[in-house]
Amino acid sequence: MFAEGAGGRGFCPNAWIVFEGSCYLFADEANVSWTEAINFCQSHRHAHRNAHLVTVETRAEDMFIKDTARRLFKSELGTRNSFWMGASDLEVEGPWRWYPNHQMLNYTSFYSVAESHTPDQDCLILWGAFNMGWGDYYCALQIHAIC
Ligand SMILES: [Ca+2]
Repeated sequence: MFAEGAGGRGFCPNAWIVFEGSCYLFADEANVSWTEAINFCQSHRHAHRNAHLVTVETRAEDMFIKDTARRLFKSELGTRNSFWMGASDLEVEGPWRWYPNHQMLNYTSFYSVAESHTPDQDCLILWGAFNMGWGDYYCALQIHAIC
């Protein structure tokens, strides 16, 4: 996500989608681990300053992201058609933090309580197999990324 300054004109680079003044890249051709996804998004800073693996702060933003991801894959909703998002509980099991600022998540939408507390699954997945619900998953899985 990239926040426009006040009075921003909603301008986004090619292939990025605007929502409420921020630009999003649904990188459905990338197949990367969670750590690689962080680097992947930062590698787009030439196109978009402050580009980073997506953070989700509001229900409206969550709905936009889920709807867009579902449209990309339509009937092909499986684990391989999932996206990394920019939070993990890698450092301490349980409390989830956004990686760019280490802030605790205020808004969450894990599709079940169990899916936020698996000890060896520590990275936030937008999970195609569960209709783009949030879950924790193995950070090494190679899937897509949203910046
Ligand atoms: Ca975990």
